[in-house]
Amino acid sequence: MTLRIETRYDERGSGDDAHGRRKVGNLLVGKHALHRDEHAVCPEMPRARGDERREVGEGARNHDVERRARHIVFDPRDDCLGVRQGQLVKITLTNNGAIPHSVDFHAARIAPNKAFTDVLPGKSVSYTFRANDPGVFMYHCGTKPVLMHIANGMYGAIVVEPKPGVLPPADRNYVLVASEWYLSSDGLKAPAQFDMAKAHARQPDWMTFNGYAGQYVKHPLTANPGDLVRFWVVDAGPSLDTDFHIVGTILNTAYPFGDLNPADALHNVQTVTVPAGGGGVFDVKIDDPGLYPFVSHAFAAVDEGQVGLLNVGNVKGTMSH
Ligand SMILES: [Cu+2]
Repeated sequence: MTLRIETRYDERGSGDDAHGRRKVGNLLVGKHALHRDEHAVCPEMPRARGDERREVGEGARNHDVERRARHIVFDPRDDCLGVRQGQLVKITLTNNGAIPHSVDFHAARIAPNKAFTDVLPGKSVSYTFRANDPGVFMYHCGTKPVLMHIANGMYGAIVVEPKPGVLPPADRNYVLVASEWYLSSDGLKAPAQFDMAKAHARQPDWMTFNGYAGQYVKHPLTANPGDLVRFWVVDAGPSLDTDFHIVGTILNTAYPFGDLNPADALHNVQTVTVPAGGGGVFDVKIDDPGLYPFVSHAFAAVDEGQVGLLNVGNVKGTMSH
């Protein structure tokens, strides 16, 4: 797989989108992107193949470039990748921004001083790694101050599917990237900027799954009763952990820290921490139709937007969590 990443660092905005979802962060994305509700589903994961070519369709200032299915951008709302264990992954980062950037893949075992090196504006870096370790991994810009680059949304998740037969097949796979946002204003009248003082104090304005506060409350994820639903969760931070919990049920199987060795799994646990910069995989089977909130049970995170709903059985109604 060849993955080309371009930075779009220079644009910032926050506010409410057409669906009333709170959007935050550094990126003013086109309306077409805001209307996509399937961001939590890693679209490539079930179809990862060895020869796919992925390219990035958006330049640093272009809102209107078509997004094609396999394009990715350095954007927390869009950057879910899937490969198979053992697959060769070639990364090319092209910096279309105004300051240096880089890309650190946690799924790689590679000398970071070579691979994750700063790329000056207008330049590129390429490296290759073999995704030998299954799990769900963060990737992010690792240029100083890393706190600022991550807090501006320069991160994503890559699922490395284990070899067939290691995990029971899931009926639904959802990828959630948790993160928090530290902003200089509400962004409603003018684009918000990153606020370093808030970031150092770890006092976010918003906490999100996949870049929008509460988006899956308005647009719940779905499952049928009895489905095996697998959540692949990365916490991009930059600084706060996510205490993953699903209200109204118990996690049937948890793979803490994304260790997919079944011998290491936990069973029938209520809440599992996903550390900043880490991952976790959680299987749940829910028989009773209803609306099941998934949250970070560090509840300030819920008030700040890190909450969604799993609608089991296509039931009607809303949920106040
Ligand atoms: Cu950066």
